Amino acid sequence: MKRILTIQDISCVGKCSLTVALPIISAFGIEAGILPTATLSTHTAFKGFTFRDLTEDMTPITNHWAEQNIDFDGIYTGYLGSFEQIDLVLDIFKRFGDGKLKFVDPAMGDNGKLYPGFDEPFAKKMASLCTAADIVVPNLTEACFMLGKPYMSGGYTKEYIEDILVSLCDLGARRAVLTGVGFTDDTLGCYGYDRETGEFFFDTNERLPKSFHGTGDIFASVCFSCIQRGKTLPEACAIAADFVCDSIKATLSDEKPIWYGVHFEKVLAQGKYIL
Ligand code: PXL
Repeated sequence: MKRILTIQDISCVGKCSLTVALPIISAFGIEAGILPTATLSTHTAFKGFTFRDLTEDMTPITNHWAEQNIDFDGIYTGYLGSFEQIDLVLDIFKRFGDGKLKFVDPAMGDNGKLYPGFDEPFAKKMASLCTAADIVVPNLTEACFMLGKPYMSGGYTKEYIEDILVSLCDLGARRAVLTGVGFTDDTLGCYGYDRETGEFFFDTNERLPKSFHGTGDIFASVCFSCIQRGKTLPEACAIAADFVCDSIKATLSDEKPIWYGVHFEKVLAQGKYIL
């Protein structure tokens, strides 16, 4: 059985980061080792959340793993809380990630804005993590902040998107996927690029009437799991995008505000996407 490591926060309520990654990765038949970066009462879209930084614990934890000869088949990083954590993750990539899939979701913003607590220097620092990644999966907002390029919420061209993808790979990543790309009002998809083959791919789905919090984390968790289970990147992206669409559909009739996230549990329980 494969064992992977995922590094992100625990938002106790709100269906994102580890509370999403753990059940999804496990359901795909992969052991999920975790390195929590912080504990929050909820994610940062709720008012008044608590935040305990766990940076101090990260090195003792990884040192213990090294002593015990614990290794991983891949590393998937999500929300990171500080500059120092990004340096620690770069070190973890060196110590535990040699020859293994290093998958970076630079979770730090959406809809043209960074999440509370992040600024442009942090986005530039996150770009330095992409230099060491095999695959990066930002949304358009995160990509534009990392690259210092203008963000467009819509009405852009294929050339605008492809230029961003090539620039992401110029940072050093072998492959890049941009999520939330829509050229028409009724479609939304993910656009990918492989630096080694020079090939692009684009997978579209219907654009649903509402967008919810935490769907980027669901996309990343399913995509990473599918690659670990032998799918190609375009195949993994298509499965992950379908999974997210089904999760949103399962939530649309719910009256709760969008920051409560989507009912991905219902989709997991159907087993339709499990490989
Ligand atoms: O879904 C990304 C995410 C993860 N973790 C925390 C967040 C967010 C997005 O807001 O606040 C703590």
